[in-house]
Parts: sequence; C-alpha cells; structure tokens
Amino acid sequence: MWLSASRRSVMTSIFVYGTLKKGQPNNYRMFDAANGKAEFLALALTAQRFPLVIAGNYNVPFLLNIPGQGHRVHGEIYRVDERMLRFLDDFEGVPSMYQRHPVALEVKEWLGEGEAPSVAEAFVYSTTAYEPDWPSLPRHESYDSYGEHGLEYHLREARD
Ligand code: PCA
Repeated sequence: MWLSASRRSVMTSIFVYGTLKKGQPNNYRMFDAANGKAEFLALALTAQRFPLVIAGNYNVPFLLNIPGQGHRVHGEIYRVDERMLRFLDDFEGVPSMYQRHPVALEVKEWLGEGEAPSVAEAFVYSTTAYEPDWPSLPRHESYDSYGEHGLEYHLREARD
C-alpha cells in the first residue's frame, strides 16, 4: 500500500490554548474547508508552566515563552494538514506576533485513534515578542474569551 501512503498528506499536531479552542471566537476557522483540514485529538495541558496573559488593545491571548512561570496551561490538540498549518501560521502572524514551537504536553482526554498516550508533543503558538509589562499581567490557566475578566477578544474583522 505504498501508493496510498505516499498520497496521504502530512499531518502535524498543534496545541491550541486561546481563541482557536472549541467555543472560542476563532475555532470555526479550523473547520472552514477553504483553510485546510483539522481534526480534534485530545484535551491536554502543558507539562511546564507558562504565563498565559490577555494583552493589547484587542484582548489577544498570548502564551509567553517563559517556561517555569504562571500555570500549566490547558488546551486542545488538533491534527492539521499542511494547508491548515500554513493558514494558521499566517493567521497567527508567525514569526512576528507568535512563533511556532514544539511543547511537551500531558494528555487528559484522548479522542484520536488507538490507545491514549499519556504524554505528547505538539506545536504551540507562543511568543518572545512581548511588551515589557506583559509578564506582570494576570496569568490564566484556561483561556476563555467570555470569562469573568471581562476582556473579550476583538475579532480580527471588527478591529479598526
Ligand atoms: N490563537 C492561538 C494562539 C493564541 C490564539 O488566540 C491558540 O488558540 O492557540
């Protein structure tokens, strides 16, 4: 079956912790076929602590690439095809806004095929390009645009 295997597109695992999660404002972009393919795999949390802050005029969530500070951050693992990966890199403003890095994860709930792994590695959109005051902003463990913090995310289309 080398032929069908060679035709299968390369899939990449990504860990999303912000507006791309289920129920959050940008999740639909991963299910727009024009952007490529995405498949939900698991609920997970980062093996290390990172500061997850909501920053800027548009209340954007950022995982600051400062391991060892903040919380172990909760999110979702998706498998995406190359087209979706390119779309997401562009949408997340890689490499100026975020950079895409591998991150170690603890898997909490597995919906993929086969036996559930307890640990995984996936790409995450985190950043070293943060303003000096961002590390002292309140740190979140599980992002929710509609949470009690009141800092609802401004959709890209709604910014002026
Ligand atoms: N989108 C990416 C990074 C931050 C954001 O809002 C995500 O959900 O993981």
